[in-house]
Amino acid sequence: GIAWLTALLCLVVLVPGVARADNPIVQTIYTADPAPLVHNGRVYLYTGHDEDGSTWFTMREWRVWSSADMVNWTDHGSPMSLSTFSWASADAWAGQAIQRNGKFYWYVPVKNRSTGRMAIGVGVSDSPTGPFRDALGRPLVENGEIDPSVFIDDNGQAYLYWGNPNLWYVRLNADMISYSGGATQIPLTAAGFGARSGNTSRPTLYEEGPWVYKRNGLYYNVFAAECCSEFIGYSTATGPTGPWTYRGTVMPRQGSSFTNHAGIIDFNGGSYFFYHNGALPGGGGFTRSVAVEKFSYNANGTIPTINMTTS
Ligand code: FUB
Repeated sequence: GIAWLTALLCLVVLVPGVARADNPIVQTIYTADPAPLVHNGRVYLYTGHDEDGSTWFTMREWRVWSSADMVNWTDHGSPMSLSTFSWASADAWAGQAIQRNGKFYWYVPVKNRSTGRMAIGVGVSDSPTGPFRDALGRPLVENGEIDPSVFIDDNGQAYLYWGNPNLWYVRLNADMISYSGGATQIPLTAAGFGARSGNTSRPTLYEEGPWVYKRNGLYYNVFAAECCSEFIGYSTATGPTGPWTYRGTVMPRQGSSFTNHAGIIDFNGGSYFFYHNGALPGGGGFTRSVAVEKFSYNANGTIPTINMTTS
């Protein structure tokens, strides 16, 4: 009775780095831009950190969390920050990590001090929890745009996608830190990414935050749509470079954050949709929290509408 309860309480309350499972996943700090990675039976969750919450995305470091059961989360601290990139001055924004040949590559947008523009850097580590070092000592690509998503196709060809307001990709080489050919712009057509309603300079619903992956032979691009506030929409294609077909809404506009940002995995037989909102006390557009919903794909591969369970 009491002894068992005490032991359980100690486990839940006192073990450092173990968090409860309810949404938001992280309840001790404000986090944003979730990027999950499945590796060796665990989910590694890479996030940003909203650090002051006043009037801008004040973000100086990234954070890593992991779980073997999608219930208990271990805090791995901050194994990569702006100071990892000597050339970066600000804006530790939305990235994604991937494993190849026993190394972990973490692609992130940061501001280049010397040009004042947003660029994509690459951190590398022997472990999914870091520490990460700057793989290149300079940006991998720089065109003032943000939000890299990385994907390795079945034939070994890797791709890096990114962009706001445009959408770009490069073919990464096997070393994951160089690329062949130039940056290619993905045409933002209404058929591919949905038509915007309202008066805007942007041609389609695509705003930012692509999350590109392949499942059962179909390529998915899940992205933040039609700022502000954003909803999550998605497109599919039969190849990694398109042509894309807009498929509709994944997560409607909900909650108090005017951005949202998607990350999707399959893990232990389930499918999981990660996103962020403003659900913690004091939460909002610059004080966000990552959360997750379990879902099932429809039989034809389409994604059902997923609602926030807290917002
Ligand atoms: O977190 C900073 C920026 O807000 C990200 O790069 C975007 O995806 C949006 O979530």
